[in-house]
Amino acid sequence: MNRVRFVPPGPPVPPGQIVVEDWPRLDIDPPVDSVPLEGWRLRVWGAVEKEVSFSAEDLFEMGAQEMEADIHCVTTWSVMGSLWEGIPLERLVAEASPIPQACHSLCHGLRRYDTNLLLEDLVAPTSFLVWKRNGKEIPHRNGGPFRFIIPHLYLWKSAKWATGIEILPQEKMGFWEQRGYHHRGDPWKEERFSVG
Ligand SMILES: Nc1nc2c(c(=O)[nH]1)N[C@H]1C(S)=C(S)[C@@H](COP(=O)(O)O)O[C@H]1N2
Ligand SMILES: [Mo]
Repeated sequence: MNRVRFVPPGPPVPPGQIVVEDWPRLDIDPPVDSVPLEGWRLRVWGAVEKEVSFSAEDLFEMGAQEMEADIHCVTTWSVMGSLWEGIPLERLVAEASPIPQACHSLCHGLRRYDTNLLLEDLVAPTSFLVWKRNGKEIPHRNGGPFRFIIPHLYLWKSAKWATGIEILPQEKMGFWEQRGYHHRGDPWKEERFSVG
């Protein structure tokens, strides 16, 4: 399987972070029941030439790729060393052909969660839609069956229970960004909250 590794732009543990062993859970509004694979789709829409949507089977048939990366939550915990299995977002977004004016995006997840990303952050080589971690399916509590993992930004940028990617011609803030979180969220620059 093709594998990529996220190379941190600074120390492996970003400033102000503390390493934990067990993967915590943080949600605004988790779905009550697990999300069935059957009927699930990931939609890509907005500032694109053609809207597309993928079923679980479509993604499995595209062929999984592996991605090695740590995760860093703005609440200061980090989980080091995960091997993720999924598909680079760049491949999914390319199928929709963003229009030339496209420069931003919102990743959507259940329920009422969204988070904004620059288009270039969305299609970075290690920005993935994943369904496995360390060989096991992503548990419901951590956003399975499919969640985003954007390892170069704080974990709030990685929507759980993924439902869609909205491509945008201008910046539009997501759930936490509207409530004072930084619009970009680089852990190595400690971009935790917006100032002012
Ligand atoms: N759909 C959805 N995705 C979400 C959230 C959420 O509340 N709903 N919380 C975000 C935040 S703030 C964090 S820190 C991570 C937590 O992921 P975890 O619960 O798997 O640790 O998920 C992010 N993705
Ligand atoms: Mo978070």
